[in-house]
Amino acid sequence: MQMFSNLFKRSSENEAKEDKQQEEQTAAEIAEKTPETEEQDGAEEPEAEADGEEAAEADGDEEPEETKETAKGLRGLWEKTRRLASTPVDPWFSKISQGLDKTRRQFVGRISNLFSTSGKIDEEFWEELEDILLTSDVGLKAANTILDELRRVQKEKKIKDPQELNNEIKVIISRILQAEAGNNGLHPDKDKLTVIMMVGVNGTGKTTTTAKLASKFREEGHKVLLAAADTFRAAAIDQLQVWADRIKIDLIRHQEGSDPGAVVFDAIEAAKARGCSIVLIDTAGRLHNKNNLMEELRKIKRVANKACPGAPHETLLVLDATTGQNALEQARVFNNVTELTGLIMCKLDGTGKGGVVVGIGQEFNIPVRYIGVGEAIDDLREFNPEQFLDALFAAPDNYKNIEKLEQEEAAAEEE
Ligand SMILES: Nc1nc2c(ncn2[C@@H]2O[C@H](COP(=O)(O)OP(=O)(O)OP(=O)(O)O)[C@@H](O)[C@H]2O)c(=O)[nH]1
Ligand SMILES: [Mg+2]
Repeated sequence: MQMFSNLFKRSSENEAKEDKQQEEQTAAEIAEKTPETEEQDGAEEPEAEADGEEAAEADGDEEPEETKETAKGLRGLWEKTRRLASTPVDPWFSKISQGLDKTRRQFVGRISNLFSTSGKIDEEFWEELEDILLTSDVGLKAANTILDELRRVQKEKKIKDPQELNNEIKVIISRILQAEAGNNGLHPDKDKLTVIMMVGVNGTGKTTTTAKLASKFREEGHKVLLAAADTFRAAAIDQLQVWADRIKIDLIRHQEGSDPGAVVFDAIEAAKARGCSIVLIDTAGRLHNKNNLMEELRKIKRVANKACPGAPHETLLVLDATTGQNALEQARVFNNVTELTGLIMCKLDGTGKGGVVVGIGQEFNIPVRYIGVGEAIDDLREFNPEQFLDALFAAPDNYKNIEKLEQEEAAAEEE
């Protein structure tokens, strides 16, 4: 029972934290919609009082106390809203934190739950932790590193209470993420041309991410040109054209079925002529086990290099986080063919498999550059290991389904 009440305490603490986060986010939205907050404050506040007076009159003073309460309540709500509206929030953090919700439950939440419900650290405890790590997409290598390190720290610090391991495991995962050389977004030189090629298997988010990146670089002051090198199907070219029109960035395109190398060559030549600093190449989705398609990538690279020595300067593999461990295999094969310079993990929102970000860092020495947390143009974020980890551990859902636990406890008591 003690264990269970602890669990409850922790759950309400977390709920309070989550509520606070939600409130802060609402506040930010309100602040955005009401730029002249101060002026509106003045205009709205008496109105709330007037509402209360009007209501009192209409009711013919029958329920003055209740009406007074309503007016007080309204004023209280307004004051709270005004206070929250002036609270600065970090939109990066709240978006990532929301996006990682499922991963938090399935990865960090299960770990925290184990730590808070295990009375002692024994072999059974370690086995259960191993099980959680292996089933949350961090991969075998990362799982082993985490386990070995945690056992070492536990011994060294003579830790007896499993709950004390919560912070230790966070430090270990942080170290794994930090170890990835150069983890974070790209900041190319504006004075010279940088050619960036996007690669990946079908449907991972290449075209969307190409547009998101183009928009981001333009905001940073670059002159950007897009190259529609997915000539495999007409819809792909049109899809990028729609984005190009929306974000008002020029696109170089050829006919459906034409040589993607020729598109890249033309795009680079055009970029040089127009004084662009970035060319972003969207390529066709290719299954990593289809040799001819992978060979085509090599050809595109050769053509790019001919048009601009050193190009492509960046080859970014776009991965779909919902594929979990499969992303690791894709990274392995693409890296053999094209020497990847960075990874972009898309669709982290709405998946419980975000642990794959930790695994991929451990497996390859390729930095994670960006993460995708939604379909909108600004839903691409620079990957920052520290902030990512903070978001992951932000409000650990360290309690399982309470009802299920209650049932389990009741069943155990009956036995
Ligand atoms: N939720 C979510 N959806 C995303 C994200 N990135 C891309 N998508 C969606 O994933 C789908 C596929 O995206 P595309 O950009 O067309 O993927 P692609 O890799 O170009 O696909 P192919 O060209 O067919 O290989 C689209 O519906 C996108 O809106 C993300 O970070 N989060
Ligand atoms: Mg595409």
